Amino acid sequence: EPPELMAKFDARIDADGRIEPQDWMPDAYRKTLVRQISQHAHSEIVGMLPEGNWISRAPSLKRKAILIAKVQDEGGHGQYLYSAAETLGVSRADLLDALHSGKAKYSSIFNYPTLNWADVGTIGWLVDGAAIMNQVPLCRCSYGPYSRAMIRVCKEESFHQRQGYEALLVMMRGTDEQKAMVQDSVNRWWWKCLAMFGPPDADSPHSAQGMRWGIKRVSNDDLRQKFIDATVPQAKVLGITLPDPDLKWNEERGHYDYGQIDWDEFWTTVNGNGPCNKERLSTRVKAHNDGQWVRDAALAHARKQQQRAMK
Ligand code: FAQ
Repeated sequence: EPPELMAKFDARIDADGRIEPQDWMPDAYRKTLVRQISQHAHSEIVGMLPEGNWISRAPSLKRKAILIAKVQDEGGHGQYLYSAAETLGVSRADLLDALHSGKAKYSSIFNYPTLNWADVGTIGWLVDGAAIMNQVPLCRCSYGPYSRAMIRVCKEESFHQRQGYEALLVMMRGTDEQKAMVQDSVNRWWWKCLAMFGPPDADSPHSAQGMRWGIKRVSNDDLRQKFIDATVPQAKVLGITLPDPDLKWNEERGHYDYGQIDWDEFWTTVNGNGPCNKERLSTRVKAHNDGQWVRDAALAHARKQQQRAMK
């Protein structure tokens, strides 16, 4: 790498400046961003699937309209993120190929099933809640296009989080069966959401370099702790119990202590063998293939517009 360009890059990072697509950047920085942004994009579009299952079964027109809007937003987030990744010189088709062939990762959380209606509320409250906690610091990421995409994504995620929490609040004011449904759902999702922040800092191979480059601003463990501290009081208001007997306020640390996350189960899921990995991937591949005619039509239309403009 040319030393004078490297020095300029480092100085920009040290001064908390932004790197833009036309700027020189070290190859490893570019690769890290392509990895993280594309994994993030894949998570958004695979993330449409667990909740999409419930659109046709939503309990009211209002809940159905909200859910359609939310799932559509996730598709939009995928679009912003693929566009941000493209500014680094990769093609969307290649990124999607990597997803569809099982080579690329996406968030572990979307490989678990949505078993009852409360799961839609819990995903909004906890999964979107964890996503926001992780994404707010990414609004200050050193790569300009990623940081700007994150600003809009975070605004939309906060609507997602609130609609989920509100849906659960309504169920908690309902029948005993509805309350039990919420508790069951939270029991199944709580630990999986804590794992969304990634492995403990000591086992996180990309963290140190990601922090040095200003891509990551807060560590996996610190974000996890912030999420727990913010969520415990919300659980109290809701009137549910979080399924962790070790969860308790630690006066000295000024944080909640919590129990052991099952990292073996996490890695099994990340490596393709979770409960729904195969189903998610085959649904995604089918959706992509079924959508071929839409992409063909859009391209044909764009070509016609271009020809007309040249006349
Ligand atoms: N799942 O060294 P680190 C959403 C992988 S939000 C799967 O710590 P890094 C919104 C990691 O990729 C969810 N894999 O890595 C929504 C790496 O593997 P590699 C998406 C995971 O990058 C809500 C290896 O472990 N959000 O979609 C996970 O420094 C509701 C070592 O890990 C983002 O992607 C995991 N949970 O930190 C949509 C945010 N954690 O690449 C629909 C952007 C780690 O070496 C409905 N990403 N791995 O093969 C990030 O902030 C970071 O990439 C982390 C991981 C924090 C996820």
